[in-house]
Amino acid sequence: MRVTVLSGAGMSAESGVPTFRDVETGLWAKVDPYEISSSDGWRRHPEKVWAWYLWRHYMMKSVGPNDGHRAVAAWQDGAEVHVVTQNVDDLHERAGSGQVHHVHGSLFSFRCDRCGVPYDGPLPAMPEPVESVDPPQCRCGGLIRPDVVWFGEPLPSDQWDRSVEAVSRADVAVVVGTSAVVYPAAGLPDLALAHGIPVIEVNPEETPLSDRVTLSLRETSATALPGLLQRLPALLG
Ligand code: BJW
Ligand code: ZN
Repeated sequence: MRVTVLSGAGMSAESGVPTFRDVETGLWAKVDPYEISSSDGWRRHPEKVWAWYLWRHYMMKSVGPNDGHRAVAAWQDGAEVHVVTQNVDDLHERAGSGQVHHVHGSLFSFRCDRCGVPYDGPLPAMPEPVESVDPPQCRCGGLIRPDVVWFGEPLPSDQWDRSVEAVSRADVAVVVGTSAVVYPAAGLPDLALAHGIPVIEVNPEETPLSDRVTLSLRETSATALPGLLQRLPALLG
């Protein structure tokens, strides 16, 4: 059995990581997403964007995987599991998932915004969030930026190609905790459906995808995912 999990921010919500579009608690409740998560925002005020990503980088140290991440990792006993995640955290890996494809990059990787060279130099400590921190400079004069994918930027082609393959070859796709509005990742469930692969959505809220999927479970990831693989034959009839 080949299972491909397509995860978004809701996957990590029960670990205490805020989602993007939740109006009350989401990361973007306080900041404008197009300002903070775009190359224009970076050009205009790199010190604000850098401070925001540094804070999220350090925040990850105080949280851990939840039962949803652990359930997905446990499916590897008996199934070939690929995780295609829009998340820039490392909670799937920390739960034990072996094949994780990060289509929007990572909070743990940095590179020069001019020459692209990876950066593994020191990062300032950040025990509390602050509004502004100057990013380190590269030898070429460029600025060090988080290795994440902002609006208008291409997805990393190796991760994307592996994701398309993992979706196309799956026996079942499980879409968890994404609002399914950011493309091209939001098109992956449709790719599965076009191949005749059943798609199960796990999300307490309805999304633009909900009326197209094979089955919608209006539950949270930490509730729905443990035991889901065992329940599949009954759920899919
Ligand atoms: C729970 C839960 C619980 C809560 N359990 N569930 C086609 C059509 C229209 C537009 C476009 C298109 N193709 C491209 C575009 C433009 C654009 C786009 O999609 N815009 C739309 C918003 C309109 N896309 C891009 O620009 C992409 N690039 C691109 O296409 O490049 C083309 C190109 C080619 C060649 C050269 C140049 C360019 C890039 C998109 C990058 C997205 N980046 C971000 C930031 C990453 C870094 C960071 O983390 O800061 O990625 S934006 C943000 O949104 C982040 C997320 O990964 C992404 C998706 O969010 P997600 O995960 O769905 O989170 P939420 O908060 O939206 O939803 C959470 C869900 O969880 C909710 O539904 C809750 O109900 C649920 N939930 N608790 C389960 N416990
Ligand atoms: Zn450089």
